[in-house]
Amino acid sequence: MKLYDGGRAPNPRRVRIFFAEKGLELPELVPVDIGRKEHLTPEFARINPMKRLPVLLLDDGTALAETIAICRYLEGLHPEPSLFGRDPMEQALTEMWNRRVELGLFSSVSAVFRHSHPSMAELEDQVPEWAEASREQIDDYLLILDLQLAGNRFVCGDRLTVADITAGIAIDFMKPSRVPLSEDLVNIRRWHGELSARPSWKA
Ligand SMILES: N[C@@H](CCC(=O)N[C@@H](CS)C(=O)NCC(=O)O)C(=O)O
Repeated sequence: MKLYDGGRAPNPRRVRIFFAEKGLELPELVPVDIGRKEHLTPEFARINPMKRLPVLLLDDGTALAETIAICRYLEGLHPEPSLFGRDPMEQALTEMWNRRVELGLFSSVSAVFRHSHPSMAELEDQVPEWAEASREQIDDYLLILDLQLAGNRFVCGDRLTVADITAGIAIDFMKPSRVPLSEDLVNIRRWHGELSARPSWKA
């Protein structure tokens, strides 16, 4: 197994954190430098035609891309500790929150980064108006997350799930995207402080 990795980029980090939370050793890492456009080469496109990272290459040659697909594969192989929920109710709640966060907060922060950060100028046809429209949506998503965390230690209750990894990385990604995190979001700040202190967060 090999993990085609993108360093500090958020999606590769989600997968490395997932490995760590599972207590699994990382497989051989193949560093792919996004800044140097190594993911846009024909060789990499043969592994992932979407030309995105991360990719988990299995020993039989199957290339698994899409962060959540990779995490689900690992969960299937190593069910404990469960990060996708232990029973149908937990699984549904985890899916619900992961999708809410991924389609809402995470994709809005990514859009701000992709469409406004100078480092993305060569990789994206940047539309500044799209960055601004996405920036304006972030506060609403943050309020929903803060409300959920007001009554829960983690996003889906008292256990960490993949939804925490998605949400925590979205919050981390706000910094390079130059989106401030309001001091008023005390529940997000408490939870994010706890996440950042976990050994997995260094991954
Ligand atoms: N939907 C994919 C998104 C993967 C993705 O966008 N990865 C970024 C790094 S975080 C990337 O490869 N960016 C390269 C580019 O934008 O050209 C997933 O969930 O893994």
